[in-house]
Amino acid sequence: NDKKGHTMANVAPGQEFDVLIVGAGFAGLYQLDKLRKRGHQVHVFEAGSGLGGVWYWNCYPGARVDSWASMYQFSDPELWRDWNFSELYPDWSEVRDYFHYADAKLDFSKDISYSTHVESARFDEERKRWNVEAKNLQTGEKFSVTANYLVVCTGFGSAPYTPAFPGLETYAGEVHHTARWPQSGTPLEGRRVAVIGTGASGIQVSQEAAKVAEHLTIFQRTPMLALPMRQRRFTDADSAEQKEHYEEWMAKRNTTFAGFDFDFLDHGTFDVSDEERQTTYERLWTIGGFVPWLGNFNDFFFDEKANRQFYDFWRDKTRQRIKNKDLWEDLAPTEPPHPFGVKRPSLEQWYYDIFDQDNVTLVNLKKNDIVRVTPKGVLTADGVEHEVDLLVLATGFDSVTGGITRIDIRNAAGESFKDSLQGGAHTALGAATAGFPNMFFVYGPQSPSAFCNGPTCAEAQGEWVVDLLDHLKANGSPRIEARPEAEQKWQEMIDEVMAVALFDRAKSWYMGANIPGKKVEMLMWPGGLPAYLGHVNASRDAGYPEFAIV
Ligand code: N01
Repeated sequence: NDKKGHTMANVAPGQEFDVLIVGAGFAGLYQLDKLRKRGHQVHVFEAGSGLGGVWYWNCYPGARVDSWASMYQFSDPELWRDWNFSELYPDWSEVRDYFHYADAKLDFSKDISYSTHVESARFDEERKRWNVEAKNLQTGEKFSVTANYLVVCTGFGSAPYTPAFPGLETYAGEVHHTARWPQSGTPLEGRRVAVIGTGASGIQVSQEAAKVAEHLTIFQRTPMLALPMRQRRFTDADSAEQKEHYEEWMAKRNTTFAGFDFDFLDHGTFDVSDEERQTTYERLWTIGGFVPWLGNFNDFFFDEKANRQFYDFWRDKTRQRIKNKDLWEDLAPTEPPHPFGVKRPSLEQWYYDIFDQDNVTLVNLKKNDIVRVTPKGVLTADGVEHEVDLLVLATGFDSVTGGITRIDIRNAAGESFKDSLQGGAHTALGAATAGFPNMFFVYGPQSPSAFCNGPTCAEAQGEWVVDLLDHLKANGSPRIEARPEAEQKWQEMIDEVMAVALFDRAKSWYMGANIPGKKVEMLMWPGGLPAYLGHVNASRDAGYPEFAIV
């Protein structure tokens, strides 16, 4: 539960702001803190009844961070100095505690309306302001405010996706999407549990369910190529020692591809002997976490043969964990389902061990698909009705754009932002879309977002947006709009990377390919954080030529 129990909107209807922020995760809170300190009238609307963004919603058993704790926090020394995470990969409740701690220090909440869902935003060309209509989710009451600028910080995973399984509405048991888990929890103990989906959420919830459920049935479509987490608890001495490195680690974040304190190796897979390659893989494997992925040889995402070398290493390592050889082909197939890491790998702790338990069944949907959901459970093509008490939909998100398109955003001509994405996302510098003035995204489409450690990019891109808003304020500029030619140039740069990368070789949420009807395209800036910062900072230094400012 949200310990502070914030609920009510604390704004007056019709109130006018300089900047309205949507979302109180890392990105929104960073905007709030910095803009407030620089004298902007700023407010946040947050649909959850507490802060933390995804960490408010994702409270399913086992939900935990896949980034190192040291990397997964704000860089402000005021905050890290007095905060110690208890584990290398903290769980959701500890991350929530962290947000409450940060709130106590910086008092974000005085400028946040919780339980407040932004329903629509309409640009008023005459006043150069957004009219924003929101709904208080506690009372159902709707109210409007206006803001000169709108900063959308809805993250990449705020719109849960539930596939249209036939019969789902007839299911009589308990059913939850992982990202809408009841805030008060629900027991797994002694129940028959089904988990559909084996992404990061499915893996994590399955590990917990396997411990206590009477039976756990995991429905897998694509095998997850999970990496060893190597969780460990921190002693007080560990935490004290770490503090000596924080400044250096935080500074390093912006210099690496994915915003961590480690990076790809400076050479390719075949630049070394077979023996050295194996030694390197073993070393990365021992460190675990994302290091075997984002700290691999530098041709990992570009050279299929190089990528395959690591896949084979992963497969052989993983098979050693699975005693029942009949499951090898399902869980760690001979041929890769897709190049390694072009779908987001999960970190696992004991995932591969649970398949040795009598209370765990794996259903490979590629061989035996779901026919429909019945009142009692899930019917598969082999005619078996898997009866369950709790159905867990770990089926992911309408990622990156879904959180934005859920809001009915319209420009002065009445054109909707959602419609404008039909041909694909289009932005200048991953920050704003032509035709929709005075609106910015942080951690959104065509920015490094999901290819970057969340807190790092919330700050790195966030700082640039704050500087830009400051620039507009200093110049008394009431209006800014991305130029279509800048969008085109940005798209060309994304396409250049995609032409040589392996990302389009998987049906992933990175590419929007998990949502029926959604345009399949790279939703992120795939060129890494340093290159991204190079582009946006050059824009700032040149007076923001990608934008028409009046
Ligand atoms: O969602 P996903 P997620 N029938 O989209 C399956 C972050 N995250 O919530 O792969 C059957 O990855 C789908 O199958 P397939 C993290 O960045 C982070 O797990 O499309 N199955 C897949 O197995 C992550 O990547 C953390 O074939 C269907 C699963 O559902 C992102 O959020 C924790 C189906 C969806 O996996 C999303 O992760 C949790 C269907 N019709 C999340 N439709 C941490 O860092 C979909 N699936 C801790």
